[in-house]
Order: sequence, then structure tokens, then C-alpha cells
Amino acid sequence: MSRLLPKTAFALGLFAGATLATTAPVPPAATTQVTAERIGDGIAAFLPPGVTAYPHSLALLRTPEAEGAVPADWPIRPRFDRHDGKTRVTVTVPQGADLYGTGEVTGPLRRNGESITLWNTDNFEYAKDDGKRLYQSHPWVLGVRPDGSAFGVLFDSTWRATLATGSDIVFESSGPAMPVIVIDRASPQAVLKGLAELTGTMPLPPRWALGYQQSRWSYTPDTRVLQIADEFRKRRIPADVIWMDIDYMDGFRVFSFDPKTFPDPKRLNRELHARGFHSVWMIDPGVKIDPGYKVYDSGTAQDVWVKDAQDHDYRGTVWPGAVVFPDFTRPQTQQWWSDLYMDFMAQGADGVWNDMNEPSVFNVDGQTMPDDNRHRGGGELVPGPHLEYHNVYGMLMVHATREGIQAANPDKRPFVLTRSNFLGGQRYAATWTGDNASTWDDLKLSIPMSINLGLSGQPFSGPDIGGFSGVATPGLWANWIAVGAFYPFSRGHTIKAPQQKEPWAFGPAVEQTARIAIERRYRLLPYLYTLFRQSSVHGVPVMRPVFFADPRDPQLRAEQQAFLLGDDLLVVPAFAQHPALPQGIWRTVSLVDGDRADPLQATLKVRGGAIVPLGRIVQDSNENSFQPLTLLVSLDARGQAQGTLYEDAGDGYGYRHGEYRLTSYRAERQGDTVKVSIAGREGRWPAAARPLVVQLITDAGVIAARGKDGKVTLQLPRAH
Ligand code: NBV
Repeated sequence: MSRLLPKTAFALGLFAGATLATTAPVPPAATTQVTAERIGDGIAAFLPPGVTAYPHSLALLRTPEAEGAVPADWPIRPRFDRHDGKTRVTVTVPQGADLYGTGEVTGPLRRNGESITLWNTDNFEYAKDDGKRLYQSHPWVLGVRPDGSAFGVLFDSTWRATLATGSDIVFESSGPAMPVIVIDRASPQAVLKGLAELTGTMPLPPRWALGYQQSRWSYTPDTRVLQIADEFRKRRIPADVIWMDIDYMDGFRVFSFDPKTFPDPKRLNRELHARGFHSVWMIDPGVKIDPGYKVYDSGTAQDVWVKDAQDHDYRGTVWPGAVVFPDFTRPQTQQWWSDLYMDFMAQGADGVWNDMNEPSVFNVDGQTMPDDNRHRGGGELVPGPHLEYHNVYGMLMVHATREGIQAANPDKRPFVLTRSNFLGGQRYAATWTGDNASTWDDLKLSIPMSINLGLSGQPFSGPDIGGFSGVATPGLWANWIAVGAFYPFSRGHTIKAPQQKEPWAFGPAVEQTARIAIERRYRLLPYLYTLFRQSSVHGVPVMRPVFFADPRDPQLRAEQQAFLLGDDLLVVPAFAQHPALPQGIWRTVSLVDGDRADPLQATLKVRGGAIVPLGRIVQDSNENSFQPLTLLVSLDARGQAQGTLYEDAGDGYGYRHGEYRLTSYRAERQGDTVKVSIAGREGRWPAAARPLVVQLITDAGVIAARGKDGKVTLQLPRAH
């Protein structure tokens, strides 16, 4: 039976593990006061000396509950001390362990020997601090031992910190000593499930958010937006979403529309919907100081702004000029901010894009507000300086945004994209990796970056495809879209000048590469949506490192060019040099006419033993892609394969009441035939009566057969 961590027990150090046997020298006084408690299956919480109860946590879903003693042989135990005026936690890295995670980071996938600052920063072109502090903070390290067993360390603090992942993991914080949670389980996948038990999962997004998305700073005026939409349809390049960057606003006032360029946003949204597009609109946190402007007036009336050290409204400069910033630590501010979305969403917007929420402030040292600005808190949150709340400013903002758009459209699944976020922030928003540049380096590092975000709890991410700043050569852009079609979040975006970066902007050859790449994504939508569903339930990433295929294979641990989508599909970029690929059967597949002949397309391989569900090529995700459903079958050495397909309405919450269909398929070779049948079904949706195409991928080519869903038998040629 679980119970709340009893304060007194912590204070007295009564729990097993309070007297810690650690491998490294620790001052005995400090050691004896650490309190440890098992809080889940393979999960232990450690409270530093002097902390008597688990404090409210913004990263965690809920305050941990004690479940018993930490086993005496528990292998990973943090040590707490002070160093250079900072709170320090040290964790000895087990021999030979490879480290991952640490959130949104530049540099290699494998994090051994790295050091980053956790201080959310508007980092244009990742240039500040050599890219060692970015827009988000994830005080979390995943470790994988040589035997494939794994551990994770969560430093539960929001304060500014540094995280070094050398022979020790060292977390140094400007704040008070914090609880540390350690997960120790049989595999990295199991550790990530543990992280999801602690910090929650990404809620299932609407299906349209998995489509290709087109953005620019900015498509303006509204007629230009429609031109872009029409261009996609005319050229038959599938796409689902067009994005509205800041120029739609009236003088950069958030929640307003420029009367000249966007006079009728409702009509624009209607027109986009009529073309099968969804729309996402940007909202920044800075509110223009402008008496008479209703957002400023209502916020001032409710006293929602962040205060400076003298208790005046803090003023900064951002796009609109002088602005004030909502203090999202206050429940009143959260409510006020959420309410602003009521009218906004009534214009027919489908999603919201929160940018600049580190928060970014122009023309000041550090490009953010002063450390000693005051956040007043309320509810569970204590008042505190900006130094404490900076790293969660974006997360608190997108929490309120999500609530607001959910309240405005209760029957729809919210879609929020954020630039800034914190560990656990996958509960509120998807993310993109900020202002990258059109360079080969940024293309290459985008892969480990999104993988490590996934290994830190955030499965829904991707970079600006093609690069935000600078000039993309046709070759770079083509290579980028060829891989970018497989990021969990797949969106092309760019800065204002000097270049257009739509799929057709680089000439017909690049356009054709883009069309094929995006068509491949659309064929994969049934598989991708199934992966998103899985991730929303278990927290396992959508985009996975190759070493997930075999966490015991040392060769795979640093592979950061190729990656996995789910367990069954391997993506090898055309530019990958000597990628380390998993052992076993992996069969190359074609999804779209011409994909294997185009040298820029990524090679796609299906695992032996897997069945991958595919749709047909559609121009947007509203179209029914299941006529027919295709099952790609790649048998294992025993002549068997399995796969699953998740289907629901694609939006709304019917799925929470059983309105879905989760079908498991099984393929089995029996003599000269391969039978493909339904092995199990879950959900209230009845079995689908639809045509089914089975494509058996063999080393000699593809053998296809048609039939009804769940009932197809393939006849193999004699040689098999
Ligand atoms: O709103 C303009 C841009 C946006 O396009 C970009 O994606 C964000 O990362 N925004 C930053 C502000 C200005 C950047 C120079």
C-alpha cells in the first residue's frame, strides 16, 4: 500500500537507505542525513540533508508516494554537498555506461564528457555559449550499461544549473538542495517508461498534427497564406498545416489581428479548412504596454505581471516595443491567460504556437529578465525569484495555453507548439528546436537532438526543416526534407530573408525529392499514429536511437545518423557515412514510386518479424487513407511477423471511451503460403470491412496479395 511520504519519517531518517553505502567518499555527516525511499517499481527518491518532505514539483505529475525501503544493493546513490556557493549533487557513472538525454542539446547523441547549462535561452543559430544552453531544460540523464540494463537520474530542481556528464554526473544548482530520483531497470525502454510514470506522457495529438506542415516568418497578407495552400494542392505535395507567424498581429499585440493584412481571420481559417488545411497561430508572452488595448488593460486590472525587485511591473522590450510579462506562477494569471484563448480560438484557429517564452527580452544582458525579478506564486507554488522560475516560464505558459484552447474547444485535442519548455513539458506542448541555420552541421545535429529530446520524455519534436536562418542550397534543402519527413514533428520554416524555402522554391528536381519524401510520410501515417498512441500511453519515444534495437550491442551506442521510428522501421539518411546498423534481418522497402531511384531519399528498412501498416498517398490527413490498408510484412527467421495498428476518429476524446480499434496482425509462413490474420483486437470500433493489400518483403523482391482485412493468404513461389 502506498502512502504519502511522511514528513517525520524523512526528518528522522527512518527509512532504509537513510544510511547510505556509497562507493565514493562522502562526508559522514551529510551521508547519514540523506533519506531514501522506494517510490515505484525500480524507482527510488533521495532527499538531501535537511529536506524533510518531498517539495511540490513542477516536473512530476504528482508528489511521490513512499512504497517501502530502497533495496540495500541499490546501485546508484546521489551524494549531496555544496561547492563554490552552489548546491552540488554527484552521481558516479557505472563502469562503461553510455549517457543520453539531458534534453535539447547540440553535439553528439552520446553525452559522456559533455557539459551544459540549464538556463532556457533564446539562442539564435545556437551560437551563444557554443550551443551549450538552449531553449529548454531537462535535468535528466539516461544511462545504459554494457549489459543493456539502464538507469535514469532526475534532479528535481527548476533553478539555474549546470549538468556535467563525465566520469561522474555532476549537477550544480544556484538553488537549494533538491530531491533526486533514480530509476534503475532492465532496459533503456523500461527506464523511459519509468520517467513517464513520474513526469507523464504526451497527450495523444490530433492526427492532423502528424502531417507535413509549412511555415514562414511570415506568410502575409492572408491572400498569400491561401496561395501557399493552393500551391501545395496544385503541385500535389501532401500537407496538413499552414502556420501564421507574428506578422498577422496588429503591431505585434498578442491576441489581435492586423486590420489591413488579416482583416477576417475567421474567413481565412474557413478557407484553409475548405482546402483541407489546419492553421496554427503564434502567440508570444510579452504584452504591449498600451492603455486601451484590452489584453494589457485586463492584465493590469488583474495585476498579472511579473514584478521587478522593487515590486513594480517589470518592463522589457520585445517585438511590440515596451512590454510586460504575465507571471504564470500565479493561478489568477493562468486563468486570465487561458480565458484569452476563448475569442481567439473562436476565429477558427486549430493550434497555437508559443514563441519567445524563455522568456526572451531584447537589449538586456543575458537576453532575459533579471534574476531577482519576483514571481508571486500561489496555489502549490511558493513566491520566488526569476532565478527559480525562469526555466519553467515557458512550461507554465504552455500549460495555461493548453487549458485555454481546451476550454475553448472542449471536444477537440489541443495542439500547442512551444520553443521553451522543461522536463515534463510534454504534457502540454510539442516542440521545435528553435533558430537553427541552413547548414549541414545543423541538419546532422538535428537527429541526435530530437532523439535526446525523446530520451528526455518529449517525443513530439523536430527542427525547422531546411534551417531557419541563412541560405539553403538546393542540395542541403533536398537532403533535409528527405530525412525531415521522418521527424515526429515535420515542419518547414524559415526566417524572413533572403529566401523562400517551400518545397518548390529550389526547382523541379528538389520539388520531386520533397514530394516523394512527404508522400512516404503520408503512407506511413497509420504506423506513425500507432506510435504516437503508444507513446501517449507508455512514454516511449516515437523517434528512437538505433541502439534500442539491441541495447547490448556496443557498436550501436553512438549511432546518430540513422534512427528508428518505433521498433520496426529504420531510417538511414542518404548522407549517412558508415552508419552502425543493428544485426538481424532488416529489409529495405519502397513506399512510393521512384523512392529507391532517388539518391537523396533515406533508405527505409523494416525489421524481420515486423508488420508495418501503411495507408495510401493522400494530400492531407482528412482523406481516408485506408482504402486500401497495406500491411508490409517482413518475416523473421522462423517465418513469422507481428504488428499493430491503432485507429480512432483522429480528433476528440471518443477514444477515451473505447471508440477506437487496436488491431494486432500476425503473419505466419506455412509451407508455400503466408497467412496474414488478425491476432487480437481491442476497442469498441467493429472490425473494418475494407480491402487489404499485403506486401511480403523478401530478399528476392516483394510478393503482393489482395483480400479482406485480416484474411489474406499469399502464395509463395516455389523457391521459398
Ligand atoms: O516570430 C519570429 C521568429 C520565429 O519565426 C522563429 O521560429 C522563432 O524561433 N521568432 C523566433 C522571433 C525572432 C527570431 C529572430
